[in-house]
Amino acid sequence: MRLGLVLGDQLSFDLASLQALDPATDAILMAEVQGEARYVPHHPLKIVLIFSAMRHFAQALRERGWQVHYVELDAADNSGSIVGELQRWRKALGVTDIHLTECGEWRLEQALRDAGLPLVWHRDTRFMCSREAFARWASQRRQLRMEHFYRGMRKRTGLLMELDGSPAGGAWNFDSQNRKRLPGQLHGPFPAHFPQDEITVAVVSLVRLHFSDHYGSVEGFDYPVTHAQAQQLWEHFLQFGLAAFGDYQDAMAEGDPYLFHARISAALNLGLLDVRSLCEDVDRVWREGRIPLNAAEGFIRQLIGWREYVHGVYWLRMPEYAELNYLGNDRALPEFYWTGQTRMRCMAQAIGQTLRLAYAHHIQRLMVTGNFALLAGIVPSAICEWYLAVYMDAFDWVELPNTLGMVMHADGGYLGSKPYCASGRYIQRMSDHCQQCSYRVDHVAEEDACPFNALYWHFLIRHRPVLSANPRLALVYRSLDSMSASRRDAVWQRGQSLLAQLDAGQAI
Ligand code: FAD
Ligand code: DLZ
Ligand code: SF4
Repeated sequence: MRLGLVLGDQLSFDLASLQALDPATDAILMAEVQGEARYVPHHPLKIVLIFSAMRHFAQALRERGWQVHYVELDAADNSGSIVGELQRWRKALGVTDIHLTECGEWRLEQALRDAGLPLVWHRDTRFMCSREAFARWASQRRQLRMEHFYRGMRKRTGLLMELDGSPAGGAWNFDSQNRKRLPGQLHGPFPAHFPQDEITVAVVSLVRLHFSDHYGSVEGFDYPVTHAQAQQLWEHFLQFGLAAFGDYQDAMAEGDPYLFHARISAALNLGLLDVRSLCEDVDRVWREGRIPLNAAEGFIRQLIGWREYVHGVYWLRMPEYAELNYLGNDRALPEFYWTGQTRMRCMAQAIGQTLRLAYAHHIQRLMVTGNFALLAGIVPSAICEWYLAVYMDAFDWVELPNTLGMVMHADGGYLGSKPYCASGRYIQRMSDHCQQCSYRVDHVAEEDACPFNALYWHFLIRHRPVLSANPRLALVYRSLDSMSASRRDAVWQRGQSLLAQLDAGQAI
């Protein structure tokens, strides 16, 4: 008989390996295993989501006539790994072929390829650009840039395109209209909430029992675990969030963890939503005049641009990509990333909501926690492990290029053209955090100065030999050069002292 493997992030009815099998004669294997839940300390909310969504998907497959062998985490004979479960079930069922779809992680895919099993691989057609198509596109270029890839995807899909082949609104990118600060009286819509059913309640108890040693807790789980619920979350965003998504895409606000973001990434990465339908919905509501173009374009760019682009880069460059450390960083990840205990208000807010919700929106990940790790010179693999563990939507193919490439510049500018380094002034402009902070954002070298400020200049000074040739950093190096020598020295000393505090394990 033939067996189909469905992994925790492959919960799509149109998964290629499912399409290749026949419910009348073949069987499906799904397994909750310690190996996958523990290789990084995944947030308990993420484990609840994956196990609950897996159990719901197994039930839905059975309702569609499939024979599903589902191994729960605490089953007596659970071997603890995906490979171990395949070996066990192959023997037990007398399996001839195992059908599976490309994994979301090089580590697991390699372990499967090395296991000596009779595997039949299928492409992950849930992505709009296959690994092979991306490699072909990349091979025709000296330098990869998301913007070029994105334009190709717009043309190929026809999304937000006019009939004459030009981009809607006469421009490919409306990023400059996506940088408004949130006005004081405005809040994001009330978040959609999905009550726990019996399956989820059981999974919450299981995860509480087995993963209490991981940072974060299972409390407050309210995320979609089925396709129908994920669709409701999406429709909630279409109705209440999308119109303002463009304007406030880069904003941050005290006590408003989601703002006008969709919160769909985890559902999408698990397979509960389909990227093509999401994009078609956005294109349609824009054509109906229900949302402005900067919202539609900004959103579609994230999906067919960034999301597909990082997926392509990951598979093109793995496994050596994960080892890159262009800036030679060697600092350990500060403990406050796991506790949120820091006097930096922006960091405490971003990390605090991450530990509470397993969610932070893009600009918090990029310009707060990511920016700090970049400026402080944290070892890329350590910060990558943190992002992979703490976010509900984190899978290696998407987390690694975003963290290692976009945030840490550890690939030397392969994925993006420059490091997104910024001082506290950026955070002040885009948020209301600085008003509540015990540091002063308008100070640079003083004892009470915002740590981002001195660390920003320290970063630029210490990496001058490799960064000053970058034309996109010419302006900041000019402004560094216009500083008096004594000022520059004071800023450097303040940076040194902050880094020494981090090295001594002190919170700042
Ligand atoms: P919205 O802001 O509403 O955006 C809509 C969708 O666009 C997202 O759901 C997501 O699917 C897609 N998207 C947006 N930006 C990106 C991007 N840069 N790369 C890929 N997809 C994107 N996203 C993940 O899904 N998993 C990760 O592990 C992950 N790690 C990240 C690590 C770092 C350091 C950074 C800077 C970004 C990371 N992102 C990751 C991208 C982005 O931050 C999240 O997709 C987004 O915050 C999810 O929230 P949302 O659904 O409300 O997104
Ligand atoms: C992330 C994860 C976790 C926590 N647990 C499981 C699991 O028990 N069983 C499973 O099939 N998949 C799990 N996953 C998802 C896999 O790790 C995932 O397929 C890889 O991270 C590749 O994206
Ligand atoms: Fe963050 Fe600096 Fe503003 Fe404090 S002053 S909130 S540390 S940017």
